[in-house]
Amino acid sequence: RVTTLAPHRWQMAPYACQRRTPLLHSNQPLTEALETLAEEAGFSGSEGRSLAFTRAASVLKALPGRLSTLEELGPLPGIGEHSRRVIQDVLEDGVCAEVERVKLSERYQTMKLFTKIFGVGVRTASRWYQEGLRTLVDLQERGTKLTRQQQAGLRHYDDLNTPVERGEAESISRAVQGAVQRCLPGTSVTLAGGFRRGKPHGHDVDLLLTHPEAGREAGLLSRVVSWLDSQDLILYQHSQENSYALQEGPEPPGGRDVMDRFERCFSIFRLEVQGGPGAARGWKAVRVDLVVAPISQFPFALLGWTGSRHFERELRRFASHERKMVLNSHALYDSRRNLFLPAVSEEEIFQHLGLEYVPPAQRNT
Ligand code: DCP
Ligand code: MG
Repeated sequence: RVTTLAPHRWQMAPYACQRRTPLLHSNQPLTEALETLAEEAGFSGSEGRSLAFTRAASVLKALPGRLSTLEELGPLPGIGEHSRRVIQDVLEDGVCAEVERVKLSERYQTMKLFTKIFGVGVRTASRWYQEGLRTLVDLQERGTKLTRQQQAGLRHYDDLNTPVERGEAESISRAVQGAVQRCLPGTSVTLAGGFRRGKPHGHDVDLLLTHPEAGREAGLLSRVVSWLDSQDLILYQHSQENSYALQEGPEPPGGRDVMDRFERCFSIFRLEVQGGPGAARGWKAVRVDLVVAPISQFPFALLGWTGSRHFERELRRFASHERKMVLNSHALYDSRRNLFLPAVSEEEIFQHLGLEYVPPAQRNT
């Protein structure tokens, strides 16, 4: 929580999950500069540096007003020397030379271009850059080996990099709702991700499926996907099976690539549209993630899939450092008492953690 100290000094809780962070805030130019550097550090494989810039940006997003001098920051947690320099530059000159240099650099621009391909992460993009590839045309002309996912990503590049509007997300949600009602009546479909936090648009549609009777959800996803496919709604999909077993005990938080082990379908939908970029052909490609959670894990899945990414990271860090608990999208485990803490709602998970409840619209860290 944020309170003002006289005169013009802000005070703030150290973990982002202890703060309220609305979607709209007053320090956009500052957070944009810091997030560009966070992105660039991520492109260089400097996870620690990237996190430091992300942390600094997240503190500024939670300030109740516009920062006008560096002094107002006082000793706020999580804003290091480098970030302070960036903030000072933007406050004084409106821009930070370092950030402008990054934005114009060939490496940054190329990494951005390549990582915006569905299925291409920092490692692949970086390798391509080192091999001298610079454009999407280069990828094709040099016969770069692409996975089926990356081929689909390239084929629908423009559509997939056009923001998904809330109305489009709701329309896809309704289509999936229709499919699950045919396959397993009573199944619920919940729009998670940025849209649940109140964002007006996003890069994809994150949908969580669950059924109130435990076990009924098994095998549901393949039937739903087959039906959607038969209706010509799917341009691409690959599914992965559920690989989570509670008996194995808790997993360490923050696994690098595997964020959770739910049965899941990564897909590209063919959405009929009237206006916008796809209007001429009448449809637009949209990235959709379908995730199936057993009812007992649903509140954890919902919390984990609502984000933001930084909010999730901070929740897990808080759980582990302050409570000796392991939180992931499946469960909450108390290492001191050696037991799982069940929950039927997000509110209950916050209670277990001894945290004040933060509603989705305030998780825009
Ligand atoms: N998530 C996570 N860690 C990951 C991937 C996802 O914690 N490695 C969580 C947090 C995200 C949510 O899942 O908020 C959905 O992932 P998205 O990448 O779709 O993120 P958003 O929905 O927040 O953003 P956008 O609006 O761009 O889709
Ligand atoms: Mg999303």
